[in-house]
Amino acid sequence: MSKLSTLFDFAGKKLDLSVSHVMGILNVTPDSFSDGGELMNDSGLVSLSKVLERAEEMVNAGAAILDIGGESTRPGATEVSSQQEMDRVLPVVEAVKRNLDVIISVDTSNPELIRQCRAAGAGLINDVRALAREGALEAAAVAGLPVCLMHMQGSPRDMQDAPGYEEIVADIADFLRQRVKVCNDAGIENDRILLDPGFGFGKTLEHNVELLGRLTELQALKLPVLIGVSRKRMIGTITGRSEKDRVPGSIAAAVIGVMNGARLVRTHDVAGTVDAIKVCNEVLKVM
Ligand code: 7PM
Repeated sequence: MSKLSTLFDFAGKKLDLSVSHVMGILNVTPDSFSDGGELMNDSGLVSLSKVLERAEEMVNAGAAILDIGGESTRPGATEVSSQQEMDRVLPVVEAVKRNLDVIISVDTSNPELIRQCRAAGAGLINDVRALAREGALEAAAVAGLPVCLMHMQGSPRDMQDAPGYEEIVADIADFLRQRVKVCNDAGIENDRILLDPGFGFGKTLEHNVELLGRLTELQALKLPVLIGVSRKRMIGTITGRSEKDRVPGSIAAAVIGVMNGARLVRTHDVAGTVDAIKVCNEVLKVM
């Protein structure tokens, strides 16, 4: 089997993406999915001590990357101002950087935040809008950090209205190829690009299931693939479980994704996912 043997450089921290790793989710939104604002004080401000506690727990559980996000992309979510997002995220990035030895990803589409990421200590820009916002591409190129380009159909507000594809995998691959080209033209080379098909972002259950089952086809793009399925509605619909009870289903989906080539799994539940992926990595070695 052809191994994508790639040592990625996340602002000085190297990660071997020839095997799979876990990215832990550190949400700093008051209404965040699945961990609803529990990292906030009563005042609605981010509690740095609570955030650091959670971050350390995820690092100890084996997360290679922590993904810090301050904008809720929940369908129909109210948009946060650019300043509000920066005020939430940057102090957290700085605190994690100061206290923990881990790669820091920032989940943002905001050019102003992208521009300040590296100085604060981030090693990756994770953009659900694939750097399509005005100024985001240029900001990412200047930041000089790796980027994760995610596919989404529509916008968080309307993406679940009536998602439709001619051919789900081909359409997503075409979109991602175009965004890679745009990045390359802006000076972001392939050794700094990760791809994500964007589970749940403008996709029906059937789309999500087909995407997971056919994830190997994205390896044609020759770039590491990241997936985010943790506690998402697709897991809830299949299992009939509420958000907090979707962990086993999410781990099953993560395992399928990794066996089908995903090299990073974004999750709320680091410990269980790390164990599952260790088993995958061991089996993948002999395949
Ligand atoms: C509400 C709905 C809140 C959905 C949060 C979400 C991904 C991501 C998110 C993903 C990458 C969630 C999502 N999902 N970044 N950010 N890939 N790269 O369920 O699938 O966490 S936010």
